[in-house]
Amino acid sequence: METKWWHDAVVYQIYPRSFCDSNNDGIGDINGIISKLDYLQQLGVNVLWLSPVYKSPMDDNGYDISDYQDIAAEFGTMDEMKTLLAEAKQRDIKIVMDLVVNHTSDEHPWFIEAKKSKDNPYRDYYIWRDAKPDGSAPDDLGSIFGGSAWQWDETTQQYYFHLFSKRQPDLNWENPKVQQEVHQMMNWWIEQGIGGFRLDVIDLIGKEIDKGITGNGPRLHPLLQEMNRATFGDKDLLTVGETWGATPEIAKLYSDPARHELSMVFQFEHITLTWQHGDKWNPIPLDLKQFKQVLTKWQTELADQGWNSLFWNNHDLPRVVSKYGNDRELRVESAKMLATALHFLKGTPYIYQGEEIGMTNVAFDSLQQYKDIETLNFYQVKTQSGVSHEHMMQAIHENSRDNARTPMQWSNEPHAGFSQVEPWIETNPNYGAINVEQALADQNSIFYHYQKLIQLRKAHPAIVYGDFTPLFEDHDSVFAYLRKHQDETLLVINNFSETALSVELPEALRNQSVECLICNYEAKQHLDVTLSLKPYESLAFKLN
Ligand code: TEU
Ligand code: CA
Repeated sequence: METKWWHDAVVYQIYPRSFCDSNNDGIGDINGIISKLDYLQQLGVNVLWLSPVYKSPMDDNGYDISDYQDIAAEFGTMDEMKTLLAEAKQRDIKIVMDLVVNHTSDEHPWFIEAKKSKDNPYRDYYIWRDAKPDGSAPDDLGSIFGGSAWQWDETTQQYYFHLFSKRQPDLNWENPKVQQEVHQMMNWWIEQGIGGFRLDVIDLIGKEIDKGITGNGPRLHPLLQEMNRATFGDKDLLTVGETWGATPEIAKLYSDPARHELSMVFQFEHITLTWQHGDKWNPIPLDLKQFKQVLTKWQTELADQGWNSLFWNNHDLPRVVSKYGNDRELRVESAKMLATALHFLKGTPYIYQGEEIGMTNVAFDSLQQYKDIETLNFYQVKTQSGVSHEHMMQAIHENSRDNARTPMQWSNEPHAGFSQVEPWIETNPNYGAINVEQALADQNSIFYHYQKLIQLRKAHPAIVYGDFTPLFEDHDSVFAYLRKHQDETLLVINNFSETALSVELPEALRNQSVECLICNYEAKQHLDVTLSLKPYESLAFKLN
């Protein structure tokens, strides 16, 4: 396998609106990010993925872009963006931009033109269809944010298509002009010195609406190969596609280097296991055996072809320690265990802001405290169809995207040190105990555990390139595996449960001295026949 700089990289995702507010208007901004670069360098990450900072009316917090080559005033200016790139570079940190090109904002000049008349030169940049004879929408396709995917336009008497909010009209990727415009814009960003792109819902751009196909359409891979050729193909960039519908087979189509598409994709199979029938508003408990099977499958299937991304969290998902750990009395132990379990896998790990200090879900009492468009839309859709307020509030507490979007907790000062004024969304009330200042002052904190995991990845090629072999596959609570590369073998054992237990080691691993690389209780230097594990205990060893 040809080695790439992003193979041993660790990416840190920033949701700029919630990261750090430098000018005290309650909204995080680019200067805020600049002020925290030393902190990120201390953590050891070498790539930052920025959620969108472009000009936007913020219907979906920036995932609705009205100018791809300008910065939202509330986040700063293009000059500040250039300063961020330069300051990051000085610290050996690359910036990955979020590329949102399935749709634009309805305030993008292309859409403003497109809706003027049917013969406007920009009309075909978007997807328009006539009403059915009875005036209703062309078909039943639904928006991912609830309701129909079709919105009636009074002026031109046609419907336009939007897979997200009606203020996020889908671009028409069948139009070669759309492709060229996007490629030009991407090349402009590449010239600014960025480290790559995270491609928002990229599996939707190959859609064939009239056949009812949205995800994984037949045009998808040819479009990506063309994008690769026209933009980043001959540059050494990290490209990661967001692909909710990816199976390992599909992921290889994107990430097999021979196909010239992307570096890797985000797959969500492990995430949706706790959604009943794919519905996040009907959360179900985690079945750890299934979870292990899914993680193992992805490790095995992409072993020699393609590349995995590794993540528990992002700006759309609940906090990992609340979802799969214990965010109360065993918060520190379980957060460290989850970190080790993920960071020793093969692939490129992504850390979401606040994960490195064990930030938790929030449970706001009232719907008014929530800001996320998906949460607010679905509350309406679901309660109108008969779901109770209580059910919805519980589902929101568990899975709302706002769990990830409460302000980053920097200190125990008012508003968690994120801002001196009331932030755009309330802080999690637990910031007094859970914050960066506290984490940096405690040598046993989750922060230093992440820092060590990042250092270990740079020091041990077995973590980056080693073969993966699962252990205890039938165990209900233990997720364990071996990583082997040349003469180095690593053993990683994680107790995913809050009860103590013990496992009998396979013969080959018994009675030997080992080097403990990282753990969340006491280190062990010797493996006997049985290994006892405390609640959420996690150990990574180098076998001698
Ligand atoms: O997400 C796509 C997406 O399908 C999820 O956000 C989905 O809405 C939810 O998390 C699962 O029910 C991307 C971005 O990550 C998200 O923030 C944007 O809102 C969305 O695209 C539209 O650009
Ligand atoms: Ca601000």
